[in-house]
Amino acid sequence: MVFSTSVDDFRDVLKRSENIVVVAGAGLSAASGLPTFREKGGLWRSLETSSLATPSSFNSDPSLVWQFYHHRRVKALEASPNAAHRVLAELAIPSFLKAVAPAAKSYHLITQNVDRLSVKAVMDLINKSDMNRTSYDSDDPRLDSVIEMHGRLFDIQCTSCGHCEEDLSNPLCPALGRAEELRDSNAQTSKIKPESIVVEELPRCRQCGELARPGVVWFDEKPRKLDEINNLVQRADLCLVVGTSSTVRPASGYAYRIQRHHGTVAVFNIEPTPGDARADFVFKGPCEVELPRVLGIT
Ligand code: BJW
Ligand code: ZN
Repeated sequence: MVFSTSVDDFRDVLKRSENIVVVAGAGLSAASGLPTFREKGGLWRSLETSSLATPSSFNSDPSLVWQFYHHRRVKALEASPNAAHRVLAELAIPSFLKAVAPAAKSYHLITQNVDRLSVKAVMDLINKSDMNRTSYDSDDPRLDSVIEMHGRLFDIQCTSCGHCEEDLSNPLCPALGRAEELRDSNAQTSKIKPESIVVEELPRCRQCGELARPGVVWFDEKPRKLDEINNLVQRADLCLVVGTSSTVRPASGYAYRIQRHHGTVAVFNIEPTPGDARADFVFKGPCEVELPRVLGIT
């Protein structure tokens, strides 16, 4: 199949679409300064980042994996949503959605990202549109439109009792802060494995005191909210695939499934992806530029 790059044709489809899903990956947050997984530079201290995202890495070296996630948490705390996050957040607000997709009954962003920037973008918009508001209500249904299928960097999950809670503090424990200072003061040795922190000094569960882990989904673990996602994919008639290499299951299969029941697929990526050959539309370029241009939202 030959894909289209026509903005007018895409907008015609958007106007008719009833159930819209976005499947997003690390490229969505690239313009916020967060590195992707599989591009050059997707390394942390000369280690492949995806090799650290496994239960076996954590079991064999929890200190190394915690230092990696501590670094990721610091970067994500410093980052702000970019133009692509903001455009996708606008679609979560019913009045904005109706303006570009008048037939829309539902809109959801299924993100593989763990950085919380998509939720932050919706929260920023809610606070902006609701004058005098500086906080947000975590039960606001507009936040439900963001589904973080690979968990969250800021969730801390017990390895023993399963207790899980959000913790935005930095550092999470003194040892992680000290390890980072040591690394910063000795930048020349940045390729050397970091100092090992004894397990007792790593983050612990607030309920039972056992070792805690980052609340993210590693390889071979079950992604979050699969039942809800499967229902959305089942009924979607438009899928935007944004900033993902589409190499990791199950997210890599959603666009195909939507196409199999006659939905339309539009890919937004700076590089060719395995899904391009079957996509209906491909908008090649940075999503922070292409999403506002193609959706006509600035
Ligand atoms: C831009 C841009 C810009 C850059 N604008 N674009 C053998 C064969 C097939 C499958 C398997 C297999 N063995 C095991 C599996 C399954 C496995 C899998 O898929 N593995 C493959 C790698 C082979 N999947 C799993 O294990 C999943 N679980 C599962 O399947 O469970 C089944 C189950 C069901 C029911 C019960 C029990 C079990 C879990 C997958 C978990 C993935 N975890 C990670 C880490 C999360 C935590 C963390 O962040 O540290 O998730 S790995 C990593 O990859 C991360 C990402 O979310 C994920 C996807 O990567 P993503 O987002 O696509 O990033 P990149 O870097 O690959 O791509 C970035 C893209 O952006 C590029 O295309 C750029 O061009 C583009 N870009 N700038 C637009 N400005
Ligand atoms: Zn516990």
